[in-house]
Amino acid sequence: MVLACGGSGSYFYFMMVEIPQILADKIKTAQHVVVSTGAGVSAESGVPTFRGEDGIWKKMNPEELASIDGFMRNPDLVWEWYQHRRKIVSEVQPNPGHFAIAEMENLFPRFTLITQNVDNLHYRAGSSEVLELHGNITRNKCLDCNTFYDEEIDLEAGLPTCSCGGRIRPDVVWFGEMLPTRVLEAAFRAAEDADLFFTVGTSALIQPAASLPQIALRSGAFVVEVNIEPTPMTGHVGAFLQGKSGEVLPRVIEIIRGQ
Ligand code: BV8
Ligand code: ZN
Repeated sequence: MVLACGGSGSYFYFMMVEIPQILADKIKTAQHVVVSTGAGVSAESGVPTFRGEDGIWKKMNPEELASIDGFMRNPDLVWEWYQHRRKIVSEVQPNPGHFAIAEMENLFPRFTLITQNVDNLHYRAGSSEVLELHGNITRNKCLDCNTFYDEEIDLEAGLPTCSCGGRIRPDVVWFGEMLPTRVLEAAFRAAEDADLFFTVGTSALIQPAASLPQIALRSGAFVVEVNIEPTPMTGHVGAFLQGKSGEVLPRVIEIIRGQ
């Protein structure tokens, strides 16, 4: 694992296997730790990311599949895509990165978990409260009346519709759609209040989620990025831990436990 430590724009790499002292000190004194995750935290579970080498956006156009227009144009194609992703997610397990984050919940005076992911793996790893900015692929709701729809989806029987006549859709936030207000406001408040903010496994490209680490920085938090490669955030963070989240985050837990 390579570690870069620094701040505004200048940071240096050096081969490291350990967490730098500055971060170890922050971890020991942190009062409100916030972790904000993206698809990278689920990569080691076998869930494809969006923009990586094997990313799903590499093979298909996100606007076509993860947008309301795409759904209205071709609901069958969009439903098939989500059912395919649901099958992947149902067949994988949370990885050590998810479990480390779940463990963090009880190791700090205050802890907030925010995710862009819709794969439900944080809940399956034991996290008790997750601010799901982009919804959750295991839930469905009516496009018109927003009623949740718990029945099993069987596309063979035709596209699911609500008792109000509206179309049923996956309960995820598509491009061009507003994020759930209460969740987004809670995420912004947490970013403003954090004294230690981890941004984990995200390309830092999707708004408004990508603004959270920036808000934390501006509010005086020490921001740590965990990623296998640099992102547009890397030059601004206090520490860049280059490595797989499933390997780096358990190491953070060891520091917290004084090992
Ligand atoms: C909105 C859910 C109001 C469905 C997704 C400014 C402000 C507000 C909006 C915008 C704005 N500018 C542009 C917009 C519009 C748009 C946007 O951000 N566009 C981008 C392309 C610029 N935003 C929106 O439309 C949002 N709505 O704000 O409404 C509005 C509307 C219109 C105009 C203005 C305002 C809604 C965005 C949500 C879209 N829904 N998905 C589904 O999943 O099917 S987006 C999708 O991207 C996923 O949710 C995903 O979580 C998210 C972010 O991707 P990442 O998680 O970062 O994943 P990615 O593959 O990109 O990166 C993985 C990273 O992990 C990489 O860095 C890789 O190196 C790393 N990694 C890999 N393996 C590991 C690892 N790291 C650690 N360990 C490993 N093992
Ligand atoms: Zn309805």
